[in-house]
Amino acid sequence: MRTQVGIIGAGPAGLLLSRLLWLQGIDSVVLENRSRDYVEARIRAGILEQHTVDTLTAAGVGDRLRREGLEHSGIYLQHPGTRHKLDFPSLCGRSVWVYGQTEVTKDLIRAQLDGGPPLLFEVSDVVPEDVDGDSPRVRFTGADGTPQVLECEVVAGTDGFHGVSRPTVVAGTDSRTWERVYPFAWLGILAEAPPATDELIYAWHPEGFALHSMRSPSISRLYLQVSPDERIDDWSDDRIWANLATRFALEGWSLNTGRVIEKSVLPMRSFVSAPMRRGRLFLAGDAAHIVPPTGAKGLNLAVADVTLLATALVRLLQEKESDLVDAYSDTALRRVWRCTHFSWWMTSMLHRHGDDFDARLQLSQLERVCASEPAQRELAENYTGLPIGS
Ligand code: RFL
Ligand code: PHB
Repeated sequence: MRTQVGIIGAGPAGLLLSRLLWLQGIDSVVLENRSRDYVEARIRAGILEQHTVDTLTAAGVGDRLRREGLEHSGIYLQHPGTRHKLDFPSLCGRSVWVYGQTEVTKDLIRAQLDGGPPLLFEVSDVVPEDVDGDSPRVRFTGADGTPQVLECEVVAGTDGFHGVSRPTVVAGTDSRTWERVYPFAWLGILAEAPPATDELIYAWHPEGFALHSMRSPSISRLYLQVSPDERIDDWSDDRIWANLATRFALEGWSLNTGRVIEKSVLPMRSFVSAPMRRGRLFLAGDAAHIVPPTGAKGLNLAVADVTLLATALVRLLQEKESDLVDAYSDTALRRVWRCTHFSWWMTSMLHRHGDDFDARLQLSQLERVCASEPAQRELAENYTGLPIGS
């Protein structure tokens, strides 16, 4: 088998990269080790920045997003007794969209299988080889058990945090990693309950952070800060609803409850690996970096990476110029570190940890953000997404 770009991993990063390249006349093959059903059902991100929406629309996969996605003009920041709205359009001229990552993935898979480049599910033993030369290849075992070789000009490692691509980059470069594992986790639920709020609520509370998000006018997505070793079986639905009601409590407001469709505990970490390239192997998305979900940045960062990478690969493969691929890692990492800082800052401000001194500092910071327009603008610009390349 031969193609121009071998893409490992069919998450949002790999699928969108394949689509952007195809629109520019560049062939690719996407290799995914899970099944289509599994990939489409993985519940994750929910907030899309303006540039992500624009990129998906320009790539021809924005129709359902424009129809079913919910445009949001801000967020609420809450601490006991106060719920303050940050109005993004008036602060920075941009907004965000609520549209589940599951839906983005379904739209990209449908477009790919409808006349797009090959997308192979349930492959195994995926290994990128000879990435230091001009003719790398990817070895893998097909879904039918047959060993295969994919000869390529470039390999894209979009296989997430636990994939095989980053270890290959780390093994062959002067690579460095940075990591922060947070001393808390999120317990997330999806519930058949109409959201009791027009905008997302990020709530600081002495018992821990809580987030009220949503997926549609009838489905809420809610999160509670819990300990990282918390067992999901210890959290009955009643216990979850009671904790949510306490942490979001505000006079004159009440939470809508309903059947819990899904619940899980998610660990939180920041992680960056540099460089994002070894020879002809390029990393993008969670394969190179992880942010805690508080800033809603992970999926958007993956989209920003592949937007840059697609442009750089078109220049390399069509114009035989290597300037943009040579700049790719440094350019991408500038945005990665900005988002890493923003996600760490939101996480640190909102999650209960440390002693009462830390709590007073967090409340002082929250009050400052709620009172100061420049402080709100700084949050709004980062949350809605800085321009690509900045
Ligand atoms: P993915 O989605 O992990 O996809 C990687 C794909 O590679 C496959 N794979 C392999 N395939 C072949 N061979 C191998 N050896 C392979 N190893 C792995 C995997 O099966 C998978 O299909 O990475 P990608 O594409 O870089 O996308 C990144 C995003 O998924 C991630 O950053 C976001 O979900 C993070 N995130 C959020 N991001 C946002 O922008 N806004 C949000 O509101 C937001 N909320 C969240 C989040 C992540 C969360 N969790 C679960 C950590 C909320 C949560 C709770
Ligand atoms: C979500 O809806 O899943 C979501 C929203 C905002 C975040 C994280 C997750 O910061």
